[in-house]
Order: sequence, then C-alpha cells, then structure tokens
Amino acid sequence: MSPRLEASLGDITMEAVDAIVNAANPDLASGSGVCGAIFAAAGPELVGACAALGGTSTGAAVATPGFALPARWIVHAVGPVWHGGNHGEPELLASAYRRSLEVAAEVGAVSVAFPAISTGIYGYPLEPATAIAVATCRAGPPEIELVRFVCFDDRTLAAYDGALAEP
Ligand code: AR6
Repeated sequence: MSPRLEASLGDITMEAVDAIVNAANPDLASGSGVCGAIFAAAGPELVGACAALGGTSTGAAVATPGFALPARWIVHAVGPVWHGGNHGEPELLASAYRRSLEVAAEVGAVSVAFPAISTGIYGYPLEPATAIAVATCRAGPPEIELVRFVCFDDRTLAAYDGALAEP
C-alpha cells in the first residue's frame, strides 16, 4: 500500500513522528537552514553521531538517533545543488527522497516528516522539487504509512498542495 501523504506548515524539529529527514550536506556537518535547526534542537550528541558516520554522498541518506528531538530518528539526506537542471538534479533529488524512506523503513519507522529538500540554500526551484517529492514518496516502501511534508512558509505549502492535487 502507498503511504498517506500530507503537507502542513510547521517547524520540523517539533514533529512527533518516528523519523524526521534532515536536508543535510555530504559532510553531515551542522549548517544553517533546517539542518542548523535540527542540530540545535537535537543537542550536542548529534555532532558526534554524524562524525562517526564519516559523511555520505548526494542522493544518499543515513540515519542517526534523534537525541533530544521528539522524533526517534533523524534521516540525513543530501539533495543536489541546483546547477540549472541538466546535471542530474531531478534524479539525485528523487534518490534523496527514495533512500530516505528506505533508510527510515530499515530502522523501523512508519511515519516520516520531510522538509523541502534542496529548495533553500541549494537553490532547487520549488514547484519541480515538490512534484518530485510527491511522486517519489507515493511510490515509497510498503512499511511507511505516513509521509508529512513540513513547510516553513506559505509558498512551500502552496507548492505541495498543488503537487498533492495531481493524480
Ligand atoms: N522546519 C521545516 N523546514 C525548514 C526549517 C524548519 N525548522 N528551517 C528551514 N526550513 P535548506 P537545502 C526549510 O536551505 O536547500 C544547510 O546548510 C527552508 O525554508 O535548509 O537542502 C545544509 O547543511 C526550505 O524550504 O536546505 C546544507 O549545506 C527547506 O527547509 C544546505 O543547507 C530546505 O532549505 C542544504 O540546502
């Protein structure tokens, strides 16, 4: 069965789901944006857990505990930097979403919250990014029951609402 997909406004660090996804960088270092907010809210143990993993690659995802977060797990997914769209960006973004759900299922999560990966500092245009997010999560692994797209602003929520309304 496909996961139930929903979008809402909010701060992903507050989400009481099994796993939240971090829009990470390949070094798994604390940056700004949603990544900085997650590192701040999870507490100092997250830095050590990420360092122990030794980094990951664009399109990939790895899990750590959620530490002080309400969520039990953090799945760190690396989306692509937007370079105009002809450098594999759509495939890499789809891979970041697909691998996030697979990694979440591997740790036993059934509910997962995503930020709009790559659409901030990495510059991916919002509408195509949300279309990819929705299409990829609709085809998610059967273990995942709920996917929530947590939007930090109205513009992002409107883009997800549009993508979710597509058949
Ligand atoms: N909850 C939900 N969404 C948020 C939050 C929050 N607390 N804070 C920001 N957003 P970005 P990227 C939204 O730039 O483009 C970092 O430094 C934000 O409005 O966080 O994938 C990493 O370490 C936007 O819609 O991620 C990487 O180096 C979305 O989250 C790099 O930035 C993603 O914006 C990743 O860039």
